[in-house]
Amino acid sequence: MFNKILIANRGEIALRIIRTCKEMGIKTVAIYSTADKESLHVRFADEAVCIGPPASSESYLNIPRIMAAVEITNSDAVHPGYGFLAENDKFAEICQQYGVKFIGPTAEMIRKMGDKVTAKETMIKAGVPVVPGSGGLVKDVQQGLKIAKGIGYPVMIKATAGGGGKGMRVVPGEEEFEALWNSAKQEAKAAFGNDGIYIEKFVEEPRHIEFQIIGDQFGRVIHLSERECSIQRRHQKLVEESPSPFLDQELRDKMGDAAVKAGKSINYEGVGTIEFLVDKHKNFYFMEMNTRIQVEHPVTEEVIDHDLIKEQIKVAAGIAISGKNYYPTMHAMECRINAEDPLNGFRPSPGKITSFHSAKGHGVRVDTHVYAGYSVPPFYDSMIAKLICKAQTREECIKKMQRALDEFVVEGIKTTVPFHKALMKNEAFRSGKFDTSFLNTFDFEQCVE
Ligand code: MV4
Repeated sequence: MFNKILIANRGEIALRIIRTCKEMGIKTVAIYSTADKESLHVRFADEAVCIGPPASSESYLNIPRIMAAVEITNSDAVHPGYGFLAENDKFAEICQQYGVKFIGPTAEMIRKMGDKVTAKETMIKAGVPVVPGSGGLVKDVQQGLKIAKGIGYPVMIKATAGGGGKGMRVVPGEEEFEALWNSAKQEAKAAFGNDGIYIEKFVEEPRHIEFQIIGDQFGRVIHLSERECSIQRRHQKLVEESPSPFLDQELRDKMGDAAVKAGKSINYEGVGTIEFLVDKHKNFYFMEMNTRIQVEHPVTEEVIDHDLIKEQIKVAAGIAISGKNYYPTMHAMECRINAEDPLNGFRPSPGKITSFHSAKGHGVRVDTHVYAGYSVPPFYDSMIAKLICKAQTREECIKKMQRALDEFVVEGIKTTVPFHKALMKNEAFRSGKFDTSFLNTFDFEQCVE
């Protein structure tokens, strides 16, 4: 087992990792920017190293500075958390070259899944269903028009370096194709420095359902069931839950088998997520693979009653996993509490938290790094807490979430708490009848305190 892990991250996930390390008897090193010197991850870690000014490029994304911190603290592993360098193949490679274990998959696995066309080709070979499309990069508008006609409109133009919606366009018909092709290509070039484009049939009103998987260093891969992630706005998830109200055991088994096949096809090592689009006829298609621990991992932890960070560290240390899949025995839901104003287009609302009272009680979990008196810096992600509730049924879980949201008090900044209160009252949400377009027509004026 590792002796000392450096956590190359900040905020709630850095704290989350420190907690598990303590329970496992592993020493921890925090790194921080000057904007984070009052952060709890700095106080809770055994050691802390300031690595630079607030800008991410000079701190949490700065590989040379992080490697220097690894070196001076004699850390034998690095946990990247999510975001920042978590899916950076170069960082994984450099760690390996320095003889430091990157807690995650190999650089090659990250590269393979980071390029969406390569990932899709890999899934086709593995027998995992994918959305019908160009089956590779499309070289120019002429070829694109021909392929789109063959697929049938509407189609979707996507960037191979993309993910999370960047460089993506829905094309309703032939007339709009060229203009949207050009703008997607431009956006991809600017965002990723890679303007490789592919085309897919547009799946209407899809649900976003993802499977948690874990693979060990001996080729074993299992799934830990699904998370329903359709409640999102502009590709930012706001609520996740498990099990999905849309899945029955038959579909769960089919999708779970596909997720395991996907992981096995690249000999996946670590925790990962297979994202699927699911249409109203229950057809499902591989969309992307995330090669990291995700924000919403606690939802899975609560329903299967296992610590995913602990499992992640164990497989990274070369410990084998059990051979069986895990299924939900409870219902869990997570509300992301962001420093944003839902009445003003979710505009970021950084600043000093003057009072903070977390929800508590049976079946309530809050993962957060903030406290009364803490100032939310404007430089990073706006998530300040994750409120996770669990109960025997979805109905009970929603009731508990409403009770917990009523207890949750944050003053001094705007938060998404009022949005979650309005959502929990919504009939379509309560009945489980929603897809990824749900928030497009949501009346955010209801988000009053
Ligand atoms: C799609 C799609 C419909 N058809 N692909 C959005 C982000 C990227 N990961 C893929 N995305 C989508 N791909 C086809 N062929 C609809 C989306 C999509 C979406 C997917 C998951 C969650 C939210 C979404 C919101 C809008 C569009």
